Amino acid sequence: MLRRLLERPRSLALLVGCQFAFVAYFSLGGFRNLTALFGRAAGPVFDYSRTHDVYANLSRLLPARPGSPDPARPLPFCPERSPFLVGPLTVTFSRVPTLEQIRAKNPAVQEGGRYQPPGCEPRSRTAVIVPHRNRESHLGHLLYYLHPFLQRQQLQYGIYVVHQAGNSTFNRAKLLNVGVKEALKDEEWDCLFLHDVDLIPENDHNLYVCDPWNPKHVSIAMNKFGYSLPYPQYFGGVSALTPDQYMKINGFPNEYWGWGGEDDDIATRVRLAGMKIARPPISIGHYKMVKHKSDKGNEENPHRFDLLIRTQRMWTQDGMNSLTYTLLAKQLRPLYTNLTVDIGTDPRAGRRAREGQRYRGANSLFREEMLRKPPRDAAAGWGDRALALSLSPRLPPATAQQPPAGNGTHGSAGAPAAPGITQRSPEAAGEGDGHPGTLPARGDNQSLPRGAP
Ligand code: BGN
Repeated sequence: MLRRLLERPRSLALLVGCQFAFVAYFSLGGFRNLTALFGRAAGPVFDYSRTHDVYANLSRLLPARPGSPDPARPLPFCPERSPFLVGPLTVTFSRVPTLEQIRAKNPAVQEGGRYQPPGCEPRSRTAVIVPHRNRESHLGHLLYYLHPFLQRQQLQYGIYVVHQAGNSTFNRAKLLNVGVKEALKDEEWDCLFLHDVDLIPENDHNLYVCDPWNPKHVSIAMNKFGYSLPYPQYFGGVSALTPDQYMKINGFPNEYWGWGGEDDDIATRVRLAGMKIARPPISIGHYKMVKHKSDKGNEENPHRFDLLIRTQRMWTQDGMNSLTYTLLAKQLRPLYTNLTVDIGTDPRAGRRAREGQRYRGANSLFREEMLRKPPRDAAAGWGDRALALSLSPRLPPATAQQPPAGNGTHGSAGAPAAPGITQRSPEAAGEGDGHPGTLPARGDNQSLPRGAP
């Protein structure tokens, strides 16, 4: 038989080829790793129909013998994977917990919302920074879930709530800059988590640590968007940067007053600073949004399109290096550090009222006007105007589907426009942040790069 085979060189070649393919397939870890190789890793599988109480067995985390550790005996590093993780968490918003109740359930949390694991050296010191105004109930939910969530991960952490004083239009990105600047005065944080107040993580395997190489977009699967990305370059909700990465992009922009666009600006900054967007596996980055409707003082920003077009020119001038504010108060509350800050007012506030009329909720007229404007920097190719157009939640699909030539790889900051972005208001979807938004094109999440730490 063997001799016959040897006499037929073609059969022999086929046999050797098959064997080679077989060995290669298994040495690469079978089908799972092959898909990973082509950037389509789905990550670990979790059963979200079986969730756990985020407070389950939390007392196991308390020190066996209370008291401060002996400074002469250095602690061992905490394990790479905390043994206290439980996976999918039960997240409900049926009643708002009081701060007293949260305090009682988190006896190890210290003044200012600080925590340090008792028996080991944490692998990350993480500051969670939350821009805030008039969202006390959301803050209650967030603190209720976040404290036990972070303790389970054996991190050293601190929670900063940055409260915008006064009634001027809300400015999320500028508040984050303030939070970062103030937090870094307190501690050499390894990682900065920039966190919306109304987003609750639903899986404690979603580690609140930074990717050492690239800014990480963390809230990649929100219930509001059907648990997938609304568009490939989306960077909103929750993100994580090391202080170095934060400075490398010159922080966040200060000039976005009102809802929308600032997160897209940040995604562009990441690309312009020569980095990419890292992301956890889609099955881990699950978030539930607290439902709410109107958001007074945070109306849609009709100027965001214009601002986005300018990102390429402005990002080195508008950010941490141009940040001005007055810190009115810094209070170490039992569950968080409260920064009350005067960040000034929107310089276009006067014009905004008149323009509000014209743009009628930044709707059809504005969109049409944007579409009529010729590109200012045609040579820029995949420029910020293209980004603005591709992100516009109201563009006719034909325009949104024209990715300019020379754009980046999928999932990076310079990713092409998501073809076929479907538009539906979050209210219509039964969820909402009180603003219009995009809903995912099916399969967007499939194109994510594997940037998980
Ligand atoms: C986008 C918004 C983001 C927002 C997401 C999700 C803009 C700029 C348009 C050019 N971007 O449409 O800020 O986080 O929706 O809601 O509006």
